[in-house]
Amino acid sequence: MALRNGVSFLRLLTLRQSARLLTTHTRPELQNGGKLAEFPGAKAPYVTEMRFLDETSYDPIPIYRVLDNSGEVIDRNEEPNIDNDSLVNIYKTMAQLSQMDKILYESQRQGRISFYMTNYGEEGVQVGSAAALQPQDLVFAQYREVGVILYRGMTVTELVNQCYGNHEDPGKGRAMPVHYGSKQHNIVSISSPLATQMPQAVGAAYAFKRQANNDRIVICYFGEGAASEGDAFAALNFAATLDAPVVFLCRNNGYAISTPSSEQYRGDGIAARGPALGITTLRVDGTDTLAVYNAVKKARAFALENNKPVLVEAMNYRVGHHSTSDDSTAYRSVEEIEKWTKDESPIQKLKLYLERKGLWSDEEDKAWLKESRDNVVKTMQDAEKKQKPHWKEMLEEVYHDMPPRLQKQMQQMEQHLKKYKEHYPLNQYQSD
Ligand SMILES: Cc1ncc(C[n+]2csc(CCOP(=O)(O)OP(=O)(O)O)c2C)c(N)n1
Ligand SMILES: [Mg+2]
Repeated sequence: MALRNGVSFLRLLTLRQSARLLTTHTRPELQNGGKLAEFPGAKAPYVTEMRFLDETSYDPIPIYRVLDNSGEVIDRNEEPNIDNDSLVNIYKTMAQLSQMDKILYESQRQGRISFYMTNYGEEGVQVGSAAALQPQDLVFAQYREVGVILYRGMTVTELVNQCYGNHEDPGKGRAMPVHYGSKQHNIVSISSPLATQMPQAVGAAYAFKRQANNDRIVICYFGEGAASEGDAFAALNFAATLDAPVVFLCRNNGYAISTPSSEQYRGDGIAARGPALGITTLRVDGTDTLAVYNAVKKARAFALENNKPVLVEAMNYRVGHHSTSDDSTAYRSVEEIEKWTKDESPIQKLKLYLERKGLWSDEEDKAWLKESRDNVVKTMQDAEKKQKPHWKEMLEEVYHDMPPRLQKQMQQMEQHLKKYKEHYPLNQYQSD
């Protein structure tokens, strides 16, 4: 199976490497009688040849995949056992996400919302991984994981309400667009500072482990750029040493705003950090939804059974601009973007797979795209008409007990609004 293959391959690599080191450079039987040194910090053989290691000392970590670019399963043994309704649901969620992205991106361009981030090219990582989870699992996302959120049951209406910050936004307009969260669906609210979710995810997983009959894991999504934060290292190391049942899912999409991964790190990506820290690791083709599904399903089972973390690095490409504040043609070529849009689209690959199985057709596709588009447009028009939250929400529910200084500001604001109400669009806000 996916993970076992990945893991055993890594073990194989390590063994082969040490064999290469030992056979070509040393004679271990002459060293210490062949026994490993017993330092508290390392159990390893002694050698007499000084040899520094670098990334070329190891083969690149391979990328697990199930589908080829024409949507054909490469090895029948790896085809996941997903029922037809779920397969179609996975595809429909991916296509719906892409429609939602188009319309909300445009709505920011028209000045109707303040900010937006698209998920183009990463729909497969998001929805494929979400389909492999259980509803009780806890999700810590970065911000480009809306497919996970949709698949877990948050509706387009709820997401659009958040982007518009109206009174039906559970966050009451306090956060920027795309900072979703849902207690009901076990999705921790997204926060902008990169990698802060990672140590929090490990803490949550550790808490789950301590509960009797635990049946939950934590999944923690992060980008390859966020992986450069100190918090990322702390999280990985804590997860390894505390044996926390957390699946780290790195979306390596090649860019962190304008910084390409070639400038972000040296070495073999993010996956190489897993074995270095003692974390079971797999690298997967993120444009292949079925491969991501297999990887996360196996990773989840492994984390839960063994109370250990797993790192999955999903390789893909950020097709859209970083956000509405970015123009990516300033730092990458249109040809590069086109290559990934044409041959490596996760939506297209899964569509071809479904068509081969007789589960989907061009007509159904057209109808679904239109239905999803119409739904977002209608939801957006409704969201715009809804009142904004009461201005007091700005200060409420931030602290369990409102501190005196905030109480004072609230009273001052109340008096101010009484006196100068004609200067404020108060009819757009909910009132007492
Ligand atoms: C601590 C911190 N530093 C910088 C930023 C600004 N910032 C927001 S997103 C981003 C890029 C992150 O890239 P990556 O983790 O690869 O995710 P991607 O956008 O590619 O999905 C940066 C630098 C931030 N939000 N937080
Ligand atoms: Mg990135």
